[in-house]
Order: sequence, then structure tokens, then C-alpha cells
Amino acid sequence: MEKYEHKYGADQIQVLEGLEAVRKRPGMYIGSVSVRGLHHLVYEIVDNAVDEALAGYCKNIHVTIDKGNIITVEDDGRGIPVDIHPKTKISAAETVYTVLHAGGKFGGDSGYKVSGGLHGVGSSVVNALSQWVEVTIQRDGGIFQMSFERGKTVKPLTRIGDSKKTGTTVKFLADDTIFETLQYEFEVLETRFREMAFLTKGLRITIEDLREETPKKADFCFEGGLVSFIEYLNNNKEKIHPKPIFIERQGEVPVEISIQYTTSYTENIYTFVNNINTIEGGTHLEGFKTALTKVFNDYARSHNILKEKDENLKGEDIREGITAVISVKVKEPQFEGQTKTKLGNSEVKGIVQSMVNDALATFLEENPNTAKAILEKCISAARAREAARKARELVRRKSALENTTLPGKLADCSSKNPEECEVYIVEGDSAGGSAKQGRDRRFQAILPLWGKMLNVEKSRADKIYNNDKLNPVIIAVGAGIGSDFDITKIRYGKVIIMADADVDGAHIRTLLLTFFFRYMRPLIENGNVYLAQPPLFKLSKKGMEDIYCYTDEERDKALAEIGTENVTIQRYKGLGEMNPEQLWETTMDPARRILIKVTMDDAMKADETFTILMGDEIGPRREFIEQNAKYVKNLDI
Ligand code: 28F
Repeated sequence: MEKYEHKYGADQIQVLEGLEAVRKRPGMYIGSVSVRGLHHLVYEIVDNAVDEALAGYCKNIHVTIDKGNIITVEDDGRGIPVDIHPKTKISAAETVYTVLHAGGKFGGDSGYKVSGGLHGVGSSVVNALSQWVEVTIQRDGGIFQMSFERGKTVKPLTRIGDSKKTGTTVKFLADDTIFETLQYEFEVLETRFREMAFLTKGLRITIEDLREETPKKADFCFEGGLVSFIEYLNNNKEKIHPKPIFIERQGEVPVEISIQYTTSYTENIYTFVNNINTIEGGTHLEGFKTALTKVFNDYARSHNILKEKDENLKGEDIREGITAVISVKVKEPQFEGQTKTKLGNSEVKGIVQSMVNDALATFLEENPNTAKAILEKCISAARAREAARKARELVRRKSALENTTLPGKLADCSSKNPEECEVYIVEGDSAGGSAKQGRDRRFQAILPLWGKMLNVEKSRADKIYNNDKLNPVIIAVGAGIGSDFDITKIRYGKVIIMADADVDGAHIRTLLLTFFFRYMRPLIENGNVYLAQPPLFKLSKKGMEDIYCYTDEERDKALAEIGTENVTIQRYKGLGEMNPEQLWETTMDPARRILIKVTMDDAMKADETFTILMGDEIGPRREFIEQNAKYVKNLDI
């Protein structure tokens, strides 16, 4: 066995300082040290393997979560180069793992790297933030291995044997002195890998979770690429045309787009740049929308579907019921926006726009049945838009006549400062009464709702405005809906849904969330929507203050502390069982309550949930209602 020379020169000292900086300010490199940042470590390593797949050399990536939260990522690419740099005397592989932004530097010149995680920071950051890393490379007829502890090389690259195969295996344990938790969430990783597999046609990604008694496994490989992606997204929806449209253009900025219309009324366009989900959109999305509007209007005119006297279809008409995935590869992407997920490169707009203009127009000419089916849908959307406008005007006129915009059922708060104001949307009349009495009327408003909510998945905007359940919510929030929604006009900084912890409560919660998701999405994106968390149990014992417990575990813990003797356990079935004081103490007092913030960082997952819940297929619905809290993360106490 030969050992590569390993000396610490000036370069190497710089390296150590670099990785020390990563350990000092991990957030700057991976966003956060929460479970989200933890997952980013895995994405960084997997991204490197995906790059090797995009370069055409890797077909399989296997990810394992072992007991103790050890991650192993294995690929069958060429293996990271093992040759020694003549100046630094250090192997290319070790350089990749110890020099900050090494990947970027190499990539800039060679054009090797196109993918890359949200932060695109590379392997050295993973190394810096891990208790240990072990890299095994098979190439040039040998097996090579190197290892690190907290970013420092403990075993430089060493040849440990022979092999005819090629590939890279990276094993690491994240640093528990840096991350809040090492508990990887299988479903989160699974979702990301499914997405990556969709975006890289033919690449197989498998994930295996061996932490629990019964292992979990998932295997993703899609020969259809984006078309498979669309089929997956539209799985529970009724389609306007059977086969997804696919258009692509190679070149300096490769573009791939797949589109399929469904009978739903919402628009779901997912955009990716270098496999990164650009949640905030950007120039690629702008180019797409502009071209889409033009192509369909041009087609409708030239085929006399729109007559001379007719007005053009608006972009929103043409996007009603669309599901689309746009994937572009940009050499030097500029990411902007609050979460750095908005593409800024201005040249991309024109590239996508002209590509869609040409390719989609050609597609429509060649597939007149599909074109006609989609345009029928667009025209009925335009009619509905007109009806909605009239309904809206009616609402505005009515409220102008009544001289007050606020719904009668709303018990408003005295403060008019949205930053401190909260509105509780309360299910049921009796709970609404208790909430009105128990609240702090200075800053807490109560809006009682009852009965079955309108299913917004199946309704257009005109129905929403006229709906007697939702209209008060719209007026109370005060910022309009849909494309009129203006977050600066919200009357309450916190919109809190307070419903029972039973199936009916879960239903009303989901319906309201669906409504917010569809018609007031910025409210969720901006973090203004919360779920109140009423207690499940009250433990009473003579001579002791009552203890409220919010979970079974809390109850068990409390019982273990105070003993079970002479303790009365009351199980709350509904909010209505609590008197105003109890409701204030347990669920509304900012000092004591538990609020769950509804986050929207994964719009795709949420849409899937809502669709299954509300869409046409009844089968998977019950299951989802029962695990209703899936899209609710971040405990904000
Ligand atoms: C489990 C994680 O990291 N796989 C990788 C390669 C292959 C090459 C490479 C990686 C080019 C010069 C820096 C091989 N042969 N899986 C991985 N597979 N990096 S990472 O090159 C890295 C840059 O040094 C590779 C020829 N060119 C590139």
C-alpha cells in the first residue's frame, strides 16, 4: 500500500482557518442549524453525485441512514480524481473536502458543476460541520480512502486495495455540537430525492432508513423525466388532455418544460434552476408566462376560436388549471429574494420566452385536439373572471352602502395596529362565545364560523366572494383574495384558526388552510397563519393548581411527577367544554398558549395534501384527514 505525501504548508493553514469560519458561522453556509440545515448536508453530498450523473457518468445513487444517524451516500460515477496537485502536494479529492468553495473554483473553469444545493457550498462545508467524514473512492484500478474529524484531515488519501469498479462513497456523522438535532426526517429526504430523480431522467436514487426496527425504503427512477413529474403531480386530478406536453431546447441555457391542464381552478407552476426549486420564481417563470399568454391568444385568433370582437384572454385565464414544471440550467445563476430562491439572470427571460413561443406554437399546430380542449377551459375561465369581477363589485357596493366593511359576527379588537392584532377564527357558536368573553379585547378579535365550509378546491373566485362562510373571513382579514390580495392591507398580524382536536376540527382546519393556500397564499408565505393548540387534558388534584396537558406524552410525564392517586383527568373533547377563563389560560394567553405556525416552504407537498383531501378521489382522503398536521411545522411558542 502506498501512502500519499501529506504536508502542512501555508496553503493548508489557510484551509483550516477557512473551515473554522464555517464552524463559527454555520448559518451563513447552510442557512440554519435546524433540521433543515441538517438535511442540507445530505443534499450537498447527493448533489455532487447528481452532477456526476448530469455529466453522464453516474447511473445510481444510494443513500442510507444508519442507526446513530450516520449517512452514507454512494454513487457509481468516475470517482473523485485522486491525483496529487504538484504545488500543494495534496490529492484533488482531499482538496475538494478541505478547501472552501473548491467545487465552485473547479466548476467555474471546467463547467463541471451545474447542480448544487440551495447554498451550493460543497463538500468542504459538510466536512467542517461533521464529527467525522470518511470518503472512499474507486478509480484507476484502486480503492482509496481518506478521513476527517471536524474538518481536519486525520487520514490523507491512501490506497487501500484494488478495484475494477469506479465510484465515490461518502459516510459522515453530522456534528451534534453544531446542529440542534441529528434526527433526519425520512419523508423530507424522500421528497427531495424523488424531485431530483424527476429532474434527472433515468437516474436511479434509492434511500434506505435503517434506524428503526422496520427499515424504510424508497426507490426513484423516472424514464419520463419531467413528464413523469407532471403525471405524479396530477395523479389525483382530472385531466383536460391525456398526455403531458413536453418541450425542450438545448444550448447555452438548456430548458425543459412539461405542461398538463386539469379541471381544477388553480395554477401550479414549479420552477427549477440547476435542480434547485426556485419557489419565488424569477426570470425563467416570467418568460414562460409571457410566452404562454401570447401563444394561446395567437392560436385562438388564427383558428377563429377568438373572434375579432373578442378581447384577448388574460394570463390568469390561460393558467387556470395548469400544472407545469420548468427546469433550466444556468451556468452562473443569480439568486435573489427573501429566501434566495428567485432567479435574477435577465437573459434567461428571453431565452425561455422565445423557446416557448416557438416550441409550444408548433406543438399546438400538431395537436389541435389538445389545443382546443385547453382553449375551451381558458375561455370558460375568462367568463368566470368576468362573473367574479361583477360579484366583487357587488360586495364593494354593498359594503359602501352599509357604511361598515366588517362582518356582523366579528367581535373586533380595539387596537387598529395590525402588528399587534390577532383574529381567532373559531369553530362553533359556543366556543365563539367563550372566546369572546375570555379574550383580551385590546388586541384579540374573534370571528365565529360554523357549519360545513365550502370546498374551495372545487369553486371559482366568484363563488368564494358570495359564500356566506368565507366572505366574513375575507372582509375580516381585509386584504382581498386571489390576484387582488394585498398583504400590506391585512388587519391582523396573526390569523389563528382555533378548532377542536377531533376529525371535524381537522376538517374545518384543512378547509380553511386550503382556502388560505389557494386565495391568500402570501398570508401563509409571510407566516401570518397559525393554529391554536387547545389542551387535551386537565389534571386536577386537591391542593394543587390544575395542570393542562397538550399531548399524551405531557399527560404521562405530569402523572409520573405528581402520582396518579386522587388525580382527576379530564379529557377535553371540544373547545366548548372550556369556560372563558380556561380558554384564555390555556389557548389564548400569549404568555402561556401554544401556537403552531403554518409554513409554506414546500408548496408542492401542501398542494398534494390539499388535492388529495379535497380533490376528486375519495380514497386517500380519510387517511390524510387523520394525519392532517403533515404540512404544519415549526412550533412557535
Ligand atoms: C457520494 C458523493 O461526490 N461524486 C463525485 C465526481 C467525479 C469527478 C469529480 C466528483 C474535477 C477536478 C474537482 C471524475 N473524473 N459523490 C460524489 N464524483 N468530482 S464528486 O471531479 C471534481 C472536480 O477536481 C470527476 C473526471 N472529472 C470529474
